[in-house]
Order: sequence, then structure tokens, then C-alpha cells
Amino acid sequence: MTHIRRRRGWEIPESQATPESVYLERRRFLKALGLAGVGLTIGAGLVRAGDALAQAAEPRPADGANPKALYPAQRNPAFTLDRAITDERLAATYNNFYEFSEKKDQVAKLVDKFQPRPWQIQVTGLVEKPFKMDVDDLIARLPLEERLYRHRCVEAWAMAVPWTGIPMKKFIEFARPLSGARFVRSVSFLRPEQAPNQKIATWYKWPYYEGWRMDEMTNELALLTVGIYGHPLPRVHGAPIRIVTPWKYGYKSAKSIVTFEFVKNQPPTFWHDVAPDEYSFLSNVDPKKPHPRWSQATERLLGTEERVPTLPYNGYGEWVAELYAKG
Ligand SMILES: Nc1nc2c(c(=O)[nH]1)N[C@H]1C(S)=C(S)[C@@H](COP(=O)(O)O)O[C@H]1N2
Ligand SMILES: [Mo]
Repeated sequence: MTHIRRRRGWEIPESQATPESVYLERRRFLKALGLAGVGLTIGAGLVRAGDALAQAAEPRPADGANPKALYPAQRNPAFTLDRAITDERLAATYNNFYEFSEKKDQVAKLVDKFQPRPWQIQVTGLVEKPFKMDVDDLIARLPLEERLYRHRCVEAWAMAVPWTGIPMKKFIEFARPLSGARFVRSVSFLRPEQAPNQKIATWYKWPYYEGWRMDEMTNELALLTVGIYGHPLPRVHGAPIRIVTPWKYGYKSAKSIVTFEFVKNQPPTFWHDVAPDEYSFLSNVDPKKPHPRWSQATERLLGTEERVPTLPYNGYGEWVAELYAKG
């Protein structure tokens, strides 16, 4: 990548925004790359360092080896934060995962029966050859990296976490969709015996299903996520595999996916089907467009409880605004 990404106006130097441990970790990482001298500003050096990182293939375990050997994955320095990383325990006890509970503090208490391994991923629809594979085989074959992303729930709380994942673009290349594929949809698990609210909340159309345009999923930001805070995803965050699309409201980041289907037409989505006036297919973060029941102008940061302005595309306009320029 020869393109030099300009620093966005709202960014502050990461050394001011991140906890000391993260700052030190980053120093170590730069040192490993022989770049410790270049400082911490975002510039050509670091962008190129990102490329070097992507190319420095991590050792892969033999089939069946402990997938934990892949963690922590190397951090992609192209993605920086304007706020502190959310405390891990807080992020893991304040969850939207309606298969278990509609109460955020209850999810962590109800996930014990859920068995995210072994787990098969199915790829179907408009692809050269539909297939199924074990999630850990998939993880071992494709490149893993860590990214610091902001996360903005449609309910107006926000967090910032280090995800580990495979660029969705790489996964799509691997899946080999046909040229007629214009959308990707996901389907999450259906296991009422392991997920109590799938039994109780029968008014929802389980399993959870989501969808995105192909140009959104091949955008650099879309991350097929398998880890968080430097280790495999715990159940509460959607083990073993989920999507993260940080420029969209949180519900587009579907958890615990079992199927990806490539389709020709825009697919229905879970929340749009529940309340079409409240949740659109695209659901891009937009401070100017209020939810019918509340403003989206500001957000509450988990942990500090500070209220800060919400940014268009959750601050990721530089990556994705052009996808929507033609309406
Ligand atoms: N399968 C599934 N995925 C889901 C949800 C859900 O209820 N079920 N909730 C969504 C919402 S509203 C948010 S804000 C995020 C929360 O992710 P986290 O708990 O990892 O922070 O997951 C999203 N993905
Ligand atoms: Mo959300």
C-alpha cells in the first residue's frame, strides 16, 4: 500500500488515548519491526509497517493443534482509537446476545451450556463450490490480525476493543463467490437447548440472520472476527466466529455464525423484520438520523460513562463513505 492515510481531525495521539500497558506493548511491537525510532505518529512508516506485518506470516499450527497458539495476533497499526480501550471485564459482562437474554448483565450468567466447539462453518449459495469446514481449520488457513475498533450500539452506548480476525475480503476470496453474488448473508446458531432465550422469546424469528452488500464485505474494515483482547472469542462475544462492521450499528455485527450464503438479492435481516421503521438494512452509524425513539447525536462510553459526540460512520468515513456516495 503506497497510499498514505491522513490523520483524521478527531484523532489524538495514541499515547494519550491508550492505557500504558497497550502503549508499551505497541513499543515492543515497533521495536520488533526495527521501527522503534520512528515514534508514534501515524505516517508512511507505520502504514508500510502494516504491510510488512501482513506479509510476515505467523507460524500456523498443524491441524488439530491448539488454536491458542495463534494468539495474540499481530496488531494492524492502521486502526487507531480516539478513546481508551474498554476494560475487558466490563465488555464481557455488558452484552447484547438475545439468544441468551435480553438483559445485558444476564448474558454472561447464561452462556455456560453453549458449546462453541467443535463448530462447522457452511458456505453456500452463489459460490463455485459450496463447502463446510471446521472453524479452527478456517482460522489456521487464513491470516489473523488484531485491530482496535470502536463499537457503537444503536442503543447509544459505545466501547473500544481489540478484535482478532481475518479480513472478510480474504475470506470471500477463499469462498470464491460467483459474479452474480451481490450480497452476503449470515445465519447464526439455533440451539434452544443451549440458549435459553431461543426457547422463551418465541416472538423472534430465530436463528439470528444478517446481511451486507458485497462491496461492504470486501471493504478493508469488515472483519471476520474470532478473538478479542488477544485470545479466542469467549461465548459472550459470539464464539467461535462473528462479523464486525464498525461503521454500522452493533446489531450488524452478528455473533456465533454457522452459515454464510452468497445471494443475488438483498436478504431480509433479523432486526429489520422485527421493526422495519427502526432498523434499516444498511444501518450505518449516523448522528444526524435519530432512531424513532431516541437521538443518535451522542453516545455513552462504557466504563467512563462520558458522553461524546457520535461521528458519521462511527468515525470510519474515510474507509467507507465512498460506498454510499451514489445513494
Ligand atoms: N447472534 C447475535 N448477534 C448479535 C446480537 C444478538 O443478540 N445475537 N446482538 C448485537 C448487538 S445489538 C450488539 S451491540 C453486539 C454486541 O456485541 P458484544 O456483546 O460482543 O459487545 O452484538 C450484536 N450481534
Ligand atoms: Mo447493539
